[in-house]
Amino acid sequence: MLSRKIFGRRQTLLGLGGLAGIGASVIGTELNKQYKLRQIQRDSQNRNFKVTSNTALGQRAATKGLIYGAAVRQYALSSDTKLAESVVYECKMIVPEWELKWNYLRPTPTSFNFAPADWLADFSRRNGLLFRGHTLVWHEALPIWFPKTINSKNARQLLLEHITTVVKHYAGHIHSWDVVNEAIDPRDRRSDGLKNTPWLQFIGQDYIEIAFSAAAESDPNTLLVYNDYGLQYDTHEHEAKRNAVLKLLENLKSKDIPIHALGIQSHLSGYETRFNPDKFKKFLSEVASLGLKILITEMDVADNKLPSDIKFRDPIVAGVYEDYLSVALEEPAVISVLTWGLSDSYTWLSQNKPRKDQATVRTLPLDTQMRRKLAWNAIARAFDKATKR
Ligand code: 9MR
Repeated sequence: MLSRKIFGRRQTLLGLGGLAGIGASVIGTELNKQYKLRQIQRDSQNRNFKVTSNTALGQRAATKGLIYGAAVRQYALSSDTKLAESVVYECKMIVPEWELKWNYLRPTPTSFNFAPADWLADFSRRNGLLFRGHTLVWHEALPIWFPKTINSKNARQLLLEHITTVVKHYAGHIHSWDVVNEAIDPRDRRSDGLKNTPWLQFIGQDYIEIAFSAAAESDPNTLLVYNDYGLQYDTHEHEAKRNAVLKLLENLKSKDIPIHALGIQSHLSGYETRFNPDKFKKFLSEVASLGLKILITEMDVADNKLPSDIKFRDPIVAGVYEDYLSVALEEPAVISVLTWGLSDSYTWLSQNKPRKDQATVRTLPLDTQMRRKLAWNAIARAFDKATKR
């Protein structure tokens, strides 16, 4: 079905190109992409996603010295027993998808509401799971009062107070903190690669250093992470981002700022063919050579542009998981893999990248009935293949 669609599109494109005599390179790129996609589809259909046992993902990862976990939402975990059971069964670590962000934690400029995140921290304790923090400094998910309140006089104090209070609240119980999230954006054309955020605007470029130092003082025993997206593909945009992130990390390390790891979000697309294992591996080893660990923090595979039939769709998604993780796990500095959710019932992609055919998105290891899918097999296989840390 996909091939027919692609073929039809291809003829249209050729026809248009021939007629107009312009845009040849755009058409060339598009054809090349579709050709590659057809190859991927053919390849994934013939792939064998067999696994050797039923052992859970967390257990398989642990055998290799890796930690597997998933993002969770308090409302879902507290109301959906099947989800809760699956999380406890498959995972060794959880991270709140929403509840540790400013819009949840900070109802007013002078107060904190820890209740939803505390519920999750308690869930992790009761079930022997590690707990991860996301995120102390971000330019999104800010409370409504934020833009009306922040200015260059109070920004530094506001940030320090937030970090100190929140990090101390969970000190001793947190595996790692995403201290700063998504601070780099070369599209803003600054020489330091920083994104133009309110934090940069009101505090200045040392807001990142201030944040890491404050987090370290408040909990000297947790792993402090810089977390970002758009780092994995062989595109100009991702290349620029990789370079800018490396520069930031080098700079922080050269100043002895307490930073311990890079979080690579890894929001992948089932439709994207521009993954270059060598370039990606080189980036990972450059990060590792700075003495940093690496976490795959928010992995999922968008299926919005893939065929409807899950006989075709699932193997493509699974293939992307297996190919990416196999490469990433070759780097010994990678210590952890988290998917951005566990079940297709709870994924940001249902809203953010819905399918045109309105079918349920199938981007995570378990389906909406908490049944394992080929994506689960793919992740399991990558863990099984990984060398022990
Ligand atoms: O998945 C999250 C979505 O449900 C929230 O609405 C959004 C704002 O809080 O954040 C999403 O998670 C993002 C994460 O915090 C940072 N990296 C990108 C994730 C997807 O947008």
